[in-house]
Amino acid sequence: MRTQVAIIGSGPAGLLLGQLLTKAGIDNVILDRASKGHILGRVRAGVLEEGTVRLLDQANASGRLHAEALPHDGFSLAFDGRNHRINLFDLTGGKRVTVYGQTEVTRDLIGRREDDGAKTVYEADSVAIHDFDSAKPFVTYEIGGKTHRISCDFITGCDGFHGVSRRSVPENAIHTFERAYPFGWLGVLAEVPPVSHELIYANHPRGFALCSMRSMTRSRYYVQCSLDDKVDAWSDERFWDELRRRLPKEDAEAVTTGPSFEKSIAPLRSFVAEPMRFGRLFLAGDAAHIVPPTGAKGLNLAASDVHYLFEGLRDYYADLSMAGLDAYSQRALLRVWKAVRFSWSMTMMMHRFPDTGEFGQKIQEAELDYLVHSRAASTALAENYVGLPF
Ligand code: FAS
Ligand code: PHB
Repeated sequence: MRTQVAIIGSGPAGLLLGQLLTKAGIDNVILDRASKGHILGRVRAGVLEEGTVRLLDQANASGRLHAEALPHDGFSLAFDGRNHRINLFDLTGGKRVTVYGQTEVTRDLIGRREDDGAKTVYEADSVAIHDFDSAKPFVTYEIGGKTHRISCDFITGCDGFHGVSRRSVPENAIHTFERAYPFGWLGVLAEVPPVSHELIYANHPRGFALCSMRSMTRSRYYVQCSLDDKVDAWSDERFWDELRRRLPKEDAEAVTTGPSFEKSIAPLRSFVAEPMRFGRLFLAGDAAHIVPPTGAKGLNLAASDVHYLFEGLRDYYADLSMAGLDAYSQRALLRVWKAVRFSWSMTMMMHRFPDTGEFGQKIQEAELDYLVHSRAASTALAENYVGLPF
């Protein structure tokens, strides 16, 4: 098989890139080791920046989003028993975020790709990248024990943190930066109305909590938990009780509880690999960087990487210019590091660390109290949260 761009990974990065390329008439094939059902069963991000929505518009995959998503003009920071609203729309001169689950984004992109007849190979085993430093790279994979080969012009590694792409690069050619956090997030999905019409990020001496949603009838909640915690140790009753203990009284009393239908623990880390380009192999999304979900940046960074990478590929196929592709890594990393910093700062401000103690708790509350009462500080938070420009 031959294609122009081989894409490894059918998550948001790979699917969005694939859709933009297909619409531009650039042939591409997506390979994923998972089944379509497994991919559609993943529960991940929930908040989209305006730039991400614009890319989904450009990909002609935003019809359901505009019909069902929830525009949010603000969110609340809860600490010391009270809620404080951050008015994103006012502070950023009219910008907002959109609440729409990554699962739905993935479903819409897969559906559009199928409508356009573009090729995806699911359950592709042993995907391997070859000769990415040459002008004739290729990818191999196995289906049912039979090896297949895809010759291409470029390979894009959109295969997430645990993918094969970054691991295919010689160690001396890549520099990684990492910070692992000493806690995780226990998340649940429940078919109950959210406690508020906007998100609530709560700092509490018992630990962080987040009240989010997927619709006005489906809630997504998180509590900070130990890395040693096991999902089985958290009954629904224990989860609801812990969540309510970390929220201001009026919110705790307003929480509608109910049976969870998804419950999982995700570890938190900050990670960046530099550069993001190796010859004709380009990394995008979680394959190149990971952020703690506190700033709602993971999925949105994948989108901005795809924006830069698509522009470079489009220009190459238009007039064989390599300029956009040569600039990709530096251009993407400038935005990546700003989002990594923001996500780190939100995580440091909102979570209980082993050494936080009483003094550290008072410092976090003082930082939050300054932030919510300073227009300058709130503006800085708001413009990072809605997403810095591409
Ligand atoms: P993805 O990981 O989504 O997709 C990679 C794809 O590559 C997968 O389909 C995988 O099957 C495939 N793949 C992997 N290895 C392969 C191989 N060897 N061969 C072929 N295919 C391979 N972000 C937020 O903003 N908010 C959140 O609340 C949030 N929660 C998260 C919870 C979890 C458990 C995780 C892991 C991430 C979370 N994220 C969150 C971040 C997440 O949304 C990512 O940023 C987003 O999925 C990035 O998309 P991709 O880069 O496409 O990577
Ligand atoms: C979510 O709804 O899953 C979500 C929202 C905001 C975040 C993280 C996760 O910062």
